[in-house]
Formats: sequence, structure tokens, C-alpha cells
Amino acid sequence: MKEQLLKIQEAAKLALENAHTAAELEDARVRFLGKKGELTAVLRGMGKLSAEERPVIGQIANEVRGQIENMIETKKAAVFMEERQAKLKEETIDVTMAGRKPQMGKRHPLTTVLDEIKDIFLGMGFSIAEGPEVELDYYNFEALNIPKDHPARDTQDSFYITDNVILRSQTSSVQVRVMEQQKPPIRVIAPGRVYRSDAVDATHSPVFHQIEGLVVDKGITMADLKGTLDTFLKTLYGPEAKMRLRPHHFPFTEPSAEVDVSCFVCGGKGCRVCKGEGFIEILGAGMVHPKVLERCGIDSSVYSGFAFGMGLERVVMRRMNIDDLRLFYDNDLRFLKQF
Ligand code: 2NL
Repeated sequence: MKEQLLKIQEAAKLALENAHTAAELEDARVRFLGKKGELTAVLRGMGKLSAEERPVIGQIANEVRGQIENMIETKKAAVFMEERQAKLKEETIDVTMAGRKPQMGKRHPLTTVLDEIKDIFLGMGFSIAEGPEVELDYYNFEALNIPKDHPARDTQDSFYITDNVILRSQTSSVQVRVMEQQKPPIRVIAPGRVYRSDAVDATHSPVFHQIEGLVVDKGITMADLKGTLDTFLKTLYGPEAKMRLRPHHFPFTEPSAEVDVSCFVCGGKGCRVCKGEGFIEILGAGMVHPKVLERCGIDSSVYSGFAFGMGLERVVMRRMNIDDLRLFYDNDLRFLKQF
């Protein structure tokens, strides 16, 4: 039995020498000193010993236990240091290592052109109006003389939140709010995000940007509309730019027109960009329908106005020769850095 005990002590010594982590150390403790450990097993056999042998072996067993406990304690301190060294080594930061250079961002072409357009209208005495993107049906449609059965109302075209709340499909809603709150003279542009229930492709997106404009005062005529938009287009595209109006129909203007600008690539001769037309459609516009003025509390026998609207993406695509709308929303720096 004494030999057995000394063997255990030897085995424990060896096992502890090979333990390098707190977990391995604990394994060794359980193996030798635990309830089901080797030392405990030997001690259980002590009952079979004679009365003379028992105290002798008992003393040796206690000594062996003490030895093993001491070895564990000593090793514990060593393992703690070892583990701490390993951790420190792993966490070392090489402060001399070259850093990763963050990619510089780039102003988005939509922002660049929108800022330009805002500046042009601010220069003509307009102010900039903003309003909610989650809008009442009333401001988006009803006040604009878009009747209940109008195709633009179809759920296929607009996102409905409830029966009378939608994501605005045009920023005219902002201008209706302006007319409700301000007395003429009114000169505002309303740029902003708008929503339509369209599938994504090269020319459609459910979210895009619109810029609308509105002028209301005494004696406003179609000549004011033409003069303002001509000045706008010449400032945006250069003094050579020519404007052309074609009759059209919108429920909220009467008369209404589509506004083209002479092709900024060929100057009107006809080329690939304008598809041989010489002109490119850029705006919708018209004289504000008297019903719209009246709805907003403006006396249409005293005041008149004109309004216009354009899609920002389409303007930028034509100007910068971009053929896929989706490029605007990817935020790919390889795209953005080209402008
Ligand atoms: C287009 C056409 C247009 C308007 C928008 C408008 C706003 C009020 C009253 C009357 Cl408050 N009209 N806006 C007028 C004509 C055309 O937009 O093609 N947009 C992309």
C-alpha cells in the first residue's frame, strides 16, 4: 500500500509537470484528489489493514495528499503566469504597423445636381419647402383634383398605409400645404423623396426624387411659366439651351404642357442621346387648376399660378449619360468617383 501511495505521488508529479493550463491543472486535481480520485480509492482500502499498519499508512497517505496539494498550489501560480504571458503576447498591438487607409467618400451626383437646381431657383427668389413623406391621401391626391377613380390612385401605383394615408407619390403635397398656410405671393420649390409601387429595373425604382415648383400671385400667366423655366434650363444646361413646350394633360394644371430642352449633346441636330429628336423631355408644367387654388383657400378670381415638376434621377441620368437608375442607389465608390 505504501508503494501504491508513492506511485500515486510520482504519477501526480509527472501529470502536474505536463499541465500548462488551469483546465489541465484541474483535471489533474480531480484525477488524484477528487472523490473518485486515485488517492481516495487507496484510502478506501485502509479498512482491511491491521490496527498497527493503519496509523503508519494513514500518515503516509496524509503526507502524499499534502505533497500533491502543495505541488498543485505551486503549479497554479506558474500556470497563472504562463496563461497571462500567452494572453499578453496574443493581445500585443504592433503600433508601428501601417494602418488601413479608409476610402474617401464622394458627393453623390444626385446631391450635386439637386444643389445646383436649388441654387438656380433660390437665385430667382424661390424658397425651399419640405413636408412629410407619409402623407394624407387628401394632400397627395384629393386637393390636386385627382378624382377617386383616377388611374394614378390605383394601389398598383402608390403605397397605401391605411385607406387615407400613403407614402407621397409626388411632392405637390408639400406645395398644397404651403398654399394652405401662406398667402400669395408664393414662390417655392419642393424637392424630396417620393414613392411609387414600381418594380426595380433600369428606369424604375419604388423610391426616387422629385423637384416641384409653384408660383402663385396676381396676374401670373403662361409667359411667367415660360420665362422662369427657360431661365432655369439655360442656367442648368448653358445659354445655348432651347426650350420647347408640347400640349399635355395633368389633372392639377390647365392648360398643361410637357417641357423639352434641346439636346445637350448634339444641340438639336439629332443624335443617339436624344434618339434623333433633337430635344429631350425634362419637365411637366402648367397653370395651376382653379379648382386646386380654391381647395387651398386661394381666390382663383384674384390669383393665378403656374407649377412644374421633374424627376431628379432622370435629369441626372440624361446629363451624366447614366443608363441604369440602380447605379444611384448602390453607393459603389467606383461609380461615385466618376463624377
Ligand atoms: C411631372 C409633372 C407636374 C405639377 C407637377 C403641381 C403642384 C400643385 C398644383 C399644380 Cl400644388 N401642379 N405640380 C404641375 C404640373 C406637372 O409634374 O412630370 N413630374 C415628374
